[in-house]
Amino acid sequence: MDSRNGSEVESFFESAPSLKNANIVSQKLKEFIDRNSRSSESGGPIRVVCVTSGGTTVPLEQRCVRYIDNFASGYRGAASTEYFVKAGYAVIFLHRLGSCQPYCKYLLEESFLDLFELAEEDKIEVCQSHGAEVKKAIREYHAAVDEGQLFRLPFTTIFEYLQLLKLVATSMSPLGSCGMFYLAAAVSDFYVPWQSMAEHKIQSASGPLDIRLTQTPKMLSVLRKDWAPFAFCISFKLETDPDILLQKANAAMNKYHMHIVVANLLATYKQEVIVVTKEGKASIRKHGEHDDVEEQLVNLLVEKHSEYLEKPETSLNGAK
Ligand code: 9Z3
Repeated sequence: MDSRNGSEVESFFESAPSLKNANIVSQKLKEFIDRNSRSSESGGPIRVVCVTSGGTTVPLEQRCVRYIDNFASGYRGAASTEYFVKAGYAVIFLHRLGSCQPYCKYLLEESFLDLFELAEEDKIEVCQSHGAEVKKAIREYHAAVDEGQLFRLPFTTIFEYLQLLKLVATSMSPLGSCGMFYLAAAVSDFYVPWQSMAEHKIQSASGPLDIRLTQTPKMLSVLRKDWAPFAFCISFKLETDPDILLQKANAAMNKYHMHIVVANLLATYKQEVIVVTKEGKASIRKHGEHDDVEEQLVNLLVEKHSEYLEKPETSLNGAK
């Protein structure tokens, strides 16, 4: 990490509004991780993945009325969480409040109420057309929660997201190479620092609005080097221009020392992703209308994580 980014990281955390319930979150995270590392002693090695999902907001006022947002729905993170649970991982699902949730992906376009109907004597029944789907989702969701495999942690702003990511990463650090980061959230590249933000609602009477956005410090290198130096790290690269996608993904892999970068284009990200590693690249495509790229993607990443566990590398800060 260069020293300029280092001081920007420090000042980001120093000036960010403090996280609500940080102590409670930290305690619950610790319990989740301890419980899962304890089970690893009795059975096979338990792996823990932090899946980030949805988009961060950039508030324009401290007492926030308006904010900048992005397009991410959280589908990728929610779907991937289901496949990681299926593969035996314990998942910390760090998601945008109100975004798509694991086992409820179909609720993105439908209302929850469309799934049920009132039968005789006011009993609530699942609609025939959705019966199998809803029962499967309820069964799988409860199994994941009962087995202690799913921990959900919501964020809204860029300030909350980065503080929570740091908390999760430092809590996962003792897991060493059994920990994985799957960073699918769309994180704002620019933000308004808290100390230069208007306190109250910006008034329209003040005329056209000029806002200066500061570059968000690059946290990926800090995550790799300091927060969880042995964890297996996968980041995502989103572009709109196909001509620069792979070059940007390679650059991110080298600059931030990611183990894998998943490259995708806004126009096709639901149909295709390209998995970029030091060894080369592999394209993953959706086959039919009813499958998704996440299942193949997660299966491949689980395989890559297994290979990594067999020969974990020396950490970037020199520790073994
Ligand atoms: C992605 O590229 C994700 O695949 C999507 C998923 C955001 C496209 P949805 O939630 O979308 O299923 O609707 N995420 C990473 C985007 C990002 O912010 N990457 C940064 C960058 O490109 C690096 S951390 O610079």
